[in-house]
Amino acid sequence: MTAMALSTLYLTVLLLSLGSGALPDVPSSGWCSPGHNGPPGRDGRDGKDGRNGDAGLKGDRGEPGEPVPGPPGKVGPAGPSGLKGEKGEVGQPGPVATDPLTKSLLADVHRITSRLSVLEKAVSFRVVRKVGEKYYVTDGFVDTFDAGLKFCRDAGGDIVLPKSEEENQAVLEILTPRVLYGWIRATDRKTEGIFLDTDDSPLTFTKWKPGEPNDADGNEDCVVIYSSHKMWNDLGCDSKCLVACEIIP
Ligand SMILES: [Ca+2]
Ligand SMILES: [Ca+2]
Repeated sequence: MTAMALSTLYLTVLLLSLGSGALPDVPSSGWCSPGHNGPPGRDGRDGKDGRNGDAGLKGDRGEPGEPVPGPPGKVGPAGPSGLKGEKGEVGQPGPVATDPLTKSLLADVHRITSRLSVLEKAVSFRVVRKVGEKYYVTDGFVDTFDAGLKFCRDAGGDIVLPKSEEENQAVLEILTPRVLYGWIRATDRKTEGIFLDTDDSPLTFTKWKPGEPNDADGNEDCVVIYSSHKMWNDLGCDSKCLVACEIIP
């Protein structure tokens, strides 16, 4: 059979097959067959960020907080002074010092305090003359001898009793020109004719006017100094004469 005859035969068979609705089986060789599935592909890129969401709803009102005290404020200005309190009672005496140095210091303090107190009294008089360690003072007080003694002792001193010419002159300086007489601390009331200091000690200096003491009328037992002739005389103790005191700190 020729090639032409074979082709014609094949076409005829094919047409017959088509007419019967069946295709001839395709030979397995010489045609494509289905492949196996490949490995999964790589992950893709991340997508773009989405837009911001809408604002949420307003929250509920919170509970009130716990009270916390703040820091203290500045100190205010001082108030007005209060009324003066009453004077307190005198305290009990302190313990007695035992060591020698303390005792010595306390004695010095006591001595200085006493001296200062006496000096304060001396300079409180209107007229003051200092002679050596003595202060001759007067306020112009005029009275009897005994009143003069009390006055001067209350002031921490005694009636003047000059024991030298210098002291006699100082007494005259506070006497003149105030009064004619000034009391001198000497009497013979214990023994007539014997003039002594008021502590009964003998006089170590006198300045009698000639003819004195004369105990005139038997009643002159106290001594005065005359401002006019600067000498002494005995006179009645109840006479009124200037009282000048001597104060020795
Ligand atoms: Ca006399
Ligand atoms: Ca006389």
